[in-house]
Amino acid sequence: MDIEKVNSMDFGEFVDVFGNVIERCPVVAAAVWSQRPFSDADDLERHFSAFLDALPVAGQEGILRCHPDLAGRELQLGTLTAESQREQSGAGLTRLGADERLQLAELNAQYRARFGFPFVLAARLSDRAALPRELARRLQCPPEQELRTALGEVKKICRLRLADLLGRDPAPR
Ligand code: 2AL
Repeated sequence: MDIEKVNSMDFGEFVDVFGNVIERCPVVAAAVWSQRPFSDADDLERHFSAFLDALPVAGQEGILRCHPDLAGRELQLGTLTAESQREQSGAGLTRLGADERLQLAELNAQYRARFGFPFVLAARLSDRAALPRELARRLQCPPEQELRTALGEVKKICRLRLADLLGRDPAPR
């Protein structure tokens, strides 16, 4: 899909197509639509990022809370969004042993208790071995730093999902 096609979309089509580049937060796409025309794919991505950066802390935390746990209950139940399912499967999270699942569930619970939002990580840039290590490491971080890190992960997920939709290679960053 090229940028002219994106710029020609009406509101409904744009939100249908881009509504889940920020997980379960179509309001972000709804706001970004008003910023068109976009000069290119990077410009489109910058508008999604800028919206997140401009939110008050409560809004940023709300965005994080819309994310399902990694290897959590929704993966077990099969109720993830298609994008999330693909990302979590690709990272090997559907093939965890019972011990690994339990370890992640405990770390996810500790993280949520400490910071008040779920642990968020771009699963496509990680794997089942790195995940518990990264979770344990970030559990020790100061809350303001952790909010910034988590929001950075939301942006990475957004960049990868946009790249899929636009049929381009995500530039490493
Ligand atoms: C997710 C998800 O669903 N996909 C991804 O890359 N990360 N969730 C999360 N809590 O980080």
